[in-house]
Amino acid sequence: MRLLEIPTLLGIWIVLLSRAVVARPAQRSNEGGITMPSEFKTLQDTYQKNIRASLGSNGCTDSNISVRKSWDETDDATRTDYIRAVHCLASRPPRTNTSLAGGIVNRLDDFTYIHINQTNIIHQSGYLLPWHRLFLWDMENALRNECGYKGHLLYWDIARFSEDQTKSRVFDGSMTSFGGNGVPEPHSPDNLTIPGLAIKDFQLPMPAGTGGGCITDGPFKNFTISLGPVAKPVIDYSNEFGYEPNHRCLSRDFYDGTSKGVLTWANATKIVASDTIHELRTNIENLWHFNSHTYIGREAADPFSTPNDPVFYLLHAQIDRLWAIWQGQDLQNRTYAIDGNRTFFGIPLDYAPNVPPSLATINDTMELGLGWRPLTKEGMPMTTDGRCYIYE
Ligand SMILES: [Cu+2]
Repeated sequence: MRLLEIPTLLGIWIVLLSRAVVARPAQRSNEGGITMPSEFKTLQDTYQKNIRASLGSNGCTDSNISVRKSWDETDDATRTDYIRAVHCLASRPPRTNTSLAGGIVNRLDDFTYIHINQTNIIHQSGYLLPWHRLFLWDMENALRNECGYKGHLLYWDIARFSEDQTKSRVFDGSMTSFGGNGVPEPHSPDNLTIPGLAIKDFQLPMPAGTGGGCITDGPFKNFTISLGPVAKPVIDYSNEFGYEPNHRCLSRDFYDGTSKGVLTWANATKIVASDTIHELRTNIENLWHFNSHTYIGREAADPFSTPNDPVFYLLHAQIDRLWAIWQGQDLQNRTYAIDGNRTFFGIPLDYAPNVPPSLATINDTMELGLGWRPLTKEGMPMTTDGRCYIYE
């Protein structure tokens, strides 16, 4: 398999399969989950202090800054309002020209479409962090401005529940959660093939979890999605990027092997304590990003159409938070730090050979959809260029 010829990819699987990094012993909190260790808290405190100290000169102030909290730490009214606003976007017409993809049926699909379209450029590349920061900000604005959501984006506090994610209010199955696992359907581990790369048989391993079918509880039980899937065992060239309508339920396949002993406070701390941007990005990709998608499985684990699962935005808010804490240790030197290629692992794209798989720069243009083409550096600060938020 060609996969093994790319040594950088092996890191993901070394961690995944061997569970090489073991969580340090930590206390249980009264609220459930594992208490944040002091090392992580110290780094988070420094980030918050430095961000707040930097405010005031560009309209983002200590009094108007948005606070993004953990889904588990907000109140039921906010959770209910967030879920209502997601359903509201799902009931609104799309803005994307549907001749680009017939499967685009609602406003949420505008987001899923551009994510599919950009997948081979914005993952395992220099754009991962700034692209998703702007993507999340765009969604937060859509929820607030188009559907009247009063709160701010929330994050999935993954490390706190690494031993059992179903203990989190994100996945507890209640009507103020995103629902739980998919209905059990016996299945085997598989490989997913990535279309669009010059390497035709590039695959990612996909473990088999304990679900596999439609989710059966929570407010997205009867949710219908349309775009995707894209990454499948074999590329379907008649619908290579999943742009055709494919109405189906939301399915999940929880797999503890990529959470227990992997999405831990120890690894979260290792990420935010990284010394360089190269180390940070590599740690996020190898220890966290792929594993958090793979934990949820099915729709959320398709690297292209993953925003079909509404919990995607909370998963990526956690990644954005880890980057924010790292940047916040030294805002002057770290805000605009970039590392990585212009394509997925630097592999040339078969459909856009003019995208050079060389190193990304902060002056490169990114494609966020609906005509929004910001420079990469616009997606890096948290309190300028229209952004104004802090993670709690
Ligand atoms: Cu993504």
